[in-house]
Amino acid sequence: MRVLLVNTNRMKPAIAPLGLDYLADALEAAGHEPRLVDLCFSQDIAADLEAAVRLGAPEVIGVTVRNTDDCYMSGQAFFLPEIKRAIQILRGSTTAPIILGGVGFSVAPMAVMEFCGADFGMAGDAEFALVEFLRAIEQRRDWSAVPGLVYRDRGRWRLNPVVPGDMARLPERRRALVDNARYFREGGQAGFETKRGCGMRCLYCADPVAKGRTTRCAPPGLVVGELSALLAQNVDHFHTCDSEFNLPLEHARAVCQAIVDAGLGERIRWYAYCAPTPFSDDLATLCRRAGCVGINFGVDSGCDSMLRRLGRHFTTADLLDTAATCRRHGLASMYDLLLGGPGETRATVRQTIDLVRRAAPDCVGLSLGVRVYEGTPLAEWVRSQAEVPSHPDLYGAKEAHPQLLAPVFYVAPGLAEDLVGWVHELVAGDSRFFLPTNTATHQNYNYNANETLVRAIAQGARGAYWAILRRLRTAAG
Ligand code: B12
Repeated sequence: MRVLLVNTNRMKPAIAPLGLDYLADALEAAGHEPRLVDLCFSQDIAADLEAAVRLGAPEVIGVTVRNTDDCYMSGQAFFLPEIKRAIQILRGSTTAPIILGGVGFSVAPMAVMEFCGADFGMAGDAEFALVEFLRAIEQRRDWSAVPGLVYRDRGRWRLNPVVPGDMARLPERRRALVDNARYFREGGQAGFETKRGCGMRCLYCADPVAKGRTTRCAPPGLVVGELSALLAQNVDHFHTCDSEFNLPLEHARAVCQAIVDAGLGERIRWYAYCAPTPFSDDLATLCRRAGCVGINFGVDSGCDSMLRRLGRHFTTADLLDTAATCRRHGLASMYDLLLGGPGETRATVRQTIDLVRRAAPDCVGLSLGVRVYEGTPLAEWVRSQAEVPSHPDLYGAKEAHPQLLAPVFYVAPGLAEDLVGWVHELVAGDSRFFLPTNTATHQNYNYNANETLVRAIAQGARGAYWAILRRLRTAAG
């Protein structure tokens, strides 16, 4: 079938729609004809969508929703209205069924369907399920057993159980649908995925909701093939798109080893998201040999009682070790903090800043206020206290969106007032800390509409955004 895939993510710096690149390989392997209309660089969205429909005559249209919002309290950008608008434009030009999918979609499939008004949705992994859905449409067969499918049945939305795809059966990842060379020029990096899912129970995290709790690992050879395909497009700086690269540890080691064995370690540079533990000298050595140059650790807090409340599996002692291990092996390190969660006080924030200063990573990213996503333990806890619209510690679109679709943030009592200003004062003079909306000093840590990054990348900067910001800061003295 002719399938038009629509990328709706217009944030800058530009991040390529990795999910669509992967889907294209699966669709082609099954004999379908995927095409892309990429709204990221579009100057006229309506004209581009209409032209794509006219020229491609699609039989099915797939729209990717990577982000429902920017998940950033001082930004609060909400993207679903513009995605809904794109769907309305498509509806005006074709009767082909429109199906939504993507990680942002999968966080809240039913609510996104209600809001955007597409015909179908697909939660979770889609390489196999989308092919199954197309087969059902083509052969006019029942689709009510297609994994993860959202569809209307007697006037009500239904969501089929999500069945994680077997990554060992994925076709070769050719990365051929998307203009990855342009994304590299304008976005400075390309994503690659080595596994899906996360079994951790962090209070606030939407990854287990969107990606599932069972970890599925990609064969290391698949990853090497994908990196080689991108290298052939002159793309040589990468970022992992797993929840945490080092969970499970054995698979991280196997991927690194495969990259080394393929002789790519010297030719590529990559960055990863990792959990602070397990992180050993042995893994650091292997990562470095495989071309890894920097790691962003989801640290959240430097206070043990907060780490326990947030459902984290490590302690502050581990945090001191992890940055030191990176230093020993020439890996740049970034600690990501999430301040304002349940139980946070000014004392725990101070304790966190002090601990992180002692651990001495190269950079520290600060998020203030915790985005509450449907389906997380945090959402359940918040609701056990009060209704969303009248909850005294929730901020953002809580009245208009009690089902938490538009950005809603939790900030512990007594902290909300001037949290940003106060934290600015607390870290004053320490340029390793990236804070919200501090553009003047290259410390703006929101990657949405980040002009500093866009300019730096246009001038040739490459790599993880925190690493680029770090270099700018160092250059600025
Ligand atoms: C890696 C990552 C980053 C990296 C990207 C690196 C790169 N070069 O790609 C960096 C650090 C740059 C980043 C930045 C941001 N990120 Co980010 N990121 C991720 C992460 C971990 C992986 C995304 C990814 O590519 N996954 C792999 C792909 C293959 O999966 P996928 O897109 O889901 O696609 C599969 C299915 O969903 C489905 N599918 C996809 N499209 C479609 C379409 C159809 C029609 C169908 C049927 C199916 C389908 O099929 C695919 C294959 O099975 C996710 C969390 C996660 N675990 O996914 C967060 C995540 C996407 N990021 C998020 C956010 C908020 C951001 C920022 C806005 C943060 C900020 N304010 O700065 C920015 C935005 C940047 C931008 N321009 O888009 C949120 C979005 C939440 C939401 N509800 O909107 C997530 C979910 C994290 C979270 N839980 O909070 N990010």
